[in-house]
Amino acid sequence: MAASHETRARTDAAPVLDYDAIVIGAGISGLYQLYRLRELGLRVRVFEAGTGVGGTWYWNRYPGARFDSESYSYGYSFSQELLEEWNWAEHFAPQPETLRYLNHVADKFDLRRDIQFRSRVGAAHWREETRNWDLTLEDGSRFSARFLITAIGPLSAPTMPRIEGVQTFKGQSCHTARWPHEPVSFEGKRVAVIGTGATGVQTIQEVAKTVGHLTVFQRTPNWCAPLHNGRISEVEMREIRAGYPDMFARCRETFACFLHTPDPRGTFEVTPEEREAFWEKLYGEKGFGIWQGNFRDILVDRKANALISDFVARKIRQRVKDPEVAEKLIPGNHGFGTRRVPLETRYYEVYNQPNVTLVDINETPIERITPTGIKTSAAEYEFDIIIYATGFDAITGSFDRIDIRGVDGLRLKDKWQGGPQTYLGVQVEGFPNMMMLMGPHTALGNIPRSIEYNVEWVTGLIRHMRDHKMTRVEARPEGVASWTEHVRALGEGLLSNEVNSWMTGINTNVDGKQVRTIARYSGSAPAYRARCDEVAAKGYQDLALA
Ligand code: NA7
Repeated sequence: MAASHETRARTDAAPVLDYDAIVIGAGISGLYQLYRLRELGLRVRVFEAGTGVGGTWYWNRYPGARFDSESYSYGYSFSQELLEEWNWAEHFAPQPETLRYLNHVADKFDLRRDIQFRSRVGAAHWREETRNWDLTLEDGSRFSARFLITAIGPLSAPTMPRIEGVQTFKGQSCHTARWPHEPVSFEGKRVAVIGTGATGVQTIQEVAKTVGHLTVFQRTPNWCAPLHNGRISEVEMREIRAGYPDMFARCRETFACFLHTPDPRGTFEVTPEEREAFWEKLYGEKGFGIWQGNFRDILVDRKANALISDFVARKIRQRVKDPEVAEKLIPGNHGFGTRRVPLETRYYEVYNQPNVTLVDINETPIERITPTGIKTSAAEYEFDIIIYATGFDAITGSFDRIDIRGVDGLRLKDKWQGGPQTYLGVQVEGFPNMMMLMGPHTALGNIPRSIEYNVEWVTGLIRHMRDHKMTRVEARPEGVASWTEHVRALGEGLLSNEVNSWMTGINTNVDGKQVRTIARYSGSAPAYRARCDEVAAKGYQDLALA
């Protein structure tokens, strides 16, 4: 391991820093950032809390975890060789396949030698006099670098529910994002799942295949739609490969980098028959089409949204045999698509199984977790396994967990108390030389597509600084104010911003996250890139460079 920066001369005009850049996180963004910075000839170190690469796909090993975006649209596009050699086995790859892919990438580009595993960053402090970041890992070791790049993911800080007695349960229990590496058998077991977001839905439908008895504790039902996964044959893979240039070009043009993009028609511009036929078609097709490729107004026009919600509600009623259970599974407090749409494979049919029980915890709240199970206001249930699919302290949560301090010791957590303020979602005023990948206020969408752009933009900025012998970059207050206002204005009129979800910064299990904030850029990805490209083309004049 490199010696601590403390052992180096720190009073020189040009201090010896351990690294040019430190990247936190070895997920999809961290790996690619390492690759690009190494290309520039920089000395880079990646600190990763896990024992392997993969980020989201390393941690989320829960049963049934898989892509909801088409696998081929979700891989890296930067290497033709990689595209040529990697075969996807399923249209929506399961987590082990994706983890294999990311390990393959790490090996192929020899990335591991610059990644230090089992290394969680506890603190990162800016040193103005030497223009560098000092990092402290949780084991106490310290490192310095000119640039700090956060590749810590928007959904990486899992949150357990605040229910009395969680620690007292004597059986096996686990948050989905901290699933053990060893296989877990559900055969003959009494299993509880708390949470019915995208993760809960994937977990429930998988566990239900082998479980003894499954009890689902639901607080808010979500509008789920069929995934329509399938295996990819050799012939199909050849076709997919031949189509890569067109597919990536399409992803660059679509609103959120998905293969799907809104239909230019409005819901009421077609006849009821055409509407129904269109929705039937979308419901029968793969992936996010029904959410991302629907009529252009379903996420902004209440009447349009009510109609598509009614369509999906009818599907749920058709699929769930017990009408009372069906009604419980139909969301009543938000419309279709205003929260992340979980994609499913026979999820609703799970509730037709005699060994599956749905507990609506609005009717009968959970009072506490007991040593043997869960006690609600109506009953006491015994379990062998409790699975917490209770989500994440999203977007800013992973930042809050690191003691990040900028100029004059200002804490990032305090700076963002009332919601994040950023410049292009990449920089924060008062936090020079810190670049965020997939931070707040960036275009998320089909995340790997957004990551590649984000990484390339950050790399371009660092290259510019190197070429011009600059050592400090900071967002200007006016740039931050206008970008933050722009992000806020883009969110106006979106029905999703009137709903509680991780997308609006709500997490009932975290103090201070009960008020909605705008943490997500909700404009189009092409518009986001155009703005960033313009800043680069003008020589990054909008940033304070020195
Ligand atoms: P989500 O979408 O935040 O879902 C978390 C679920 O857990 C949701 O159903 C919550 O109900 C439920 N929850 C959370 N806390 C509690 C407590 N205390 N009691 C009962 N139920 C609770 O997280 P996911 O992991 O499913 O998905 C996150 C994203 O990761 C997903 O959108 C994908 O993009 C990938 P609530 O809805 O808050 O009432």
